[in-house]
Amino acid sequence: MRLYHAPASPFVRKVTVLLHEAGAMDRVTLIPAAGTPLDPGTMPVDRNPLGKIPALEREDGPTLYDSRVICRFLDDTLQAGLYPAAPHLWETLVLEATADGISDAAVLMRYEEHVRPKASQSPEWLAGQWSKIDRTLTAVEGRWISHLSGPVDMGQIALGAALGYLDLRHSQRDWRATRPVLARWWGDFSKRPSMLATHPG
Ligand SMILES: N[C@@H](CCC(=O)N[C@@H](CS)C(=O)NCC(=O)O)C(=O)O
Repeated sequence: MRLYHAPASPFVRKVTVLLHEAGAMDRVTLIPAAGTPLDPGTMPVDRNPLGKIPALEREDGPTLYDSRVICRFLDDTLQAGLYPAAPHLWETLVLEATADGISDAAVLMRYEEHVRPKASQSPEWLAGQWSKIDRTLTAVEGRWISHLSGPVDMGQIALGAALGYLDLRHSQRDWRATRPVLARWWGDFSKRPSMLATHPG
C-alpha cells in the first residue's frame, strides 16, 4: 500500500501511529505530499479530489481517504484491536471525532497565520478557532480522563496526534497551564514507542 504523507500532519500521524502499534509499517510505502488550500502542490488530487492527506492507495481497491476511514480499514485489515466492540466503540469514536476537531481547528489556524495573505487574515476568526480548541481541551480534562487511563485505542491515538500538533504549531498558547491531568497523561502517552517513532519534529 502507498500512504500519501507529511510528517507534520496530525491526521497522517494517526495512521502511522496505528501502523507502528500494529507492527505493520513495512506494509506501506510513504509518498511525500505537500499543499494547501491556496496551492494543492503535490497533493494527490487525482486520488483524493479534496486535495488532502492522508490518502491510502490499496493493492486491491480504490484509494481511501480521510484518516477515520483509513484507520478503520487498517484496524480491520491488520486486526490491530484499536476499535473496541460496541458499546465501548461509541466512546472511542466520539473521542476520535473530538480529537480530530481539535486538529481541524489547529490546522485551519496554521493556514490562516502562514498561508492566507496578511491583509486578509482575521484575528477574530483565529480567536474563534482557538476557543473551539480551548473549550474542547477543558471538556477532555473534565470528562475523558477515565477513558484515557483505559486500554490504548484510536480515540487516545487521535488525541495524542492533536496534542502533538498543538506542541508543534501552537506551543505559545500553553494549553497545559489549566489542564494538569491531561498534561500528565500526554507526558506519559507521548513516550510510547509509536508516538516517539512518529514525532513530527
Ligand atoms: N478530515 C481529514 C482532514 C485531513 C486534512 O485536513 N489534512 C491536511 C493536512 S494536516 C491537508 O491535507 N490539508 C490540505 C488542504 O486542506 O488543502 C482527515 O481526517 O484525514
